[in-house]
Amino acid sequence: MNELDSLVESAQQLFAQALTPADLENAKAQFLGKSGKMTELMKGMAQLSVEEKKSRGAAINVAKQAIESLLTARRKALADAELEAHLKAEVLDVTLPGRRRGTGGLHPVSLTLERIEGIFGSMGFDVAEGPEIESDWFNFTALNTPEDHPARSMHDTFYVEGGTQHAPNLLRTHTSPMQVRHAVQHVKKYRNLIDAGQSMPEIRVIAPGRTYRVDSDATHSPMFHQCEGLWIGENVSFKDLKVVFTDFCKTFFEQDDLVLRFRPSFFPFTEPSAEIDIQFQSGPLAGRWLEVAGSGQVHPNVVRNMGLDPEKYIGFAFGMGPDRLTMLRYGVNDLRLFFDGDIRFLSQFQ
Ligand code: 2NM
Repeated sequence: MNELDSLVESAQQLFAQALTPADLENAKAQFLGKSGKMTELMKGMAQLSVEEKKSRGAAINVAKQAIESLLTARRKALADAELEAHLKAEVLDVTLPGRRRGTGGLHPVSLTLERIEGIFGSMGFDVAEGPEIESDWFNFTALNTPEDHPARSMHDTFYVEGGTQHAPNLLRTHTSPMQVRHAVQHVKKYRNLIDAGQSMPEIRVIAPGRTYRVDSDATHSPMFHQCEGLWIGENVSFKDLKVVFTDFCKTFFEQDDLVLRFRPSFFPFTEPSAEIDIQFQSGPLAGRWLEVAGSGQVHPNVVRNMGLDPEKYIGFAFGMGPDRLTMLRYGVNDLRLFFDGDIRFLSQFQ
């Protein structure tokens, strides 16, 4: 084998040993670079005769072209290998399910609130929502709660900075203040009718929302939900309360044979007052009396604070706990599960 052939062969070996494009370019420099072997051979032709230069030059050129095509082939091989490795690393299985963001859903207590609103809505009740930071007037005084009532103590109510009788300074302890706000608005709207001795449309409203009390254990949360209802007119009686609330409970729990019990009780804002208990006739809770709401005939002082004459207007109110209703409906035994925010619990209601 002549000198040029072995040069081509050693180039082929070196190129084959190069495993990266950078290695390959280094190997190339040894043959085709400025001080590479081919360049040296060209320089070595200086002393040759014209005839010799012709044949030697042609032979060198053939070798040089051979090396260049070896280089081109190796470059392509390395590029192909790199692409192949890339494709292998990024295998895409188009049969896998897509990774999409979950759509989420409503909180179980929100589902209950929607249910309550739907049922009372079908009975002609409006929905009133309002401030969670209330004034002493709307939360207590207007509701006939005496100055020295224990519910007003720092022990039971969250107070915030500032506040006068009418300025907001406490976290509402129930949603009844919203009932009063709604009634006052209603009465304002129909003031002329009322003063002319004509009938105003009845007030029929529920007030759902967040409420706050200083209380925390397995059955009490410092933040909890309430939904209060109010029906005021010229001829609304306790009988109407019994019909409306019985209907509501049967629809809410989807149990037609549900039994209700109105048990005498006391609230500052109603007189007479009653605790409402229910009894399921089937299912895991059958036979037990379960307290679900407080209720009563709206106290004359409260009717007056709504801007109405208690001699002419009368009605009933009730208050229930959507958190507890949700626990009963779904069989949840710890109230705190609703507020821990654990997605494994919450996603069961979607
Ligand atoms: C209850 C029990 C009894 C009630 C009273 C009123 C208002 F605004 F008419 F005075 N709203 N809700 C009420 C009555 C709430 O919750 C246990």
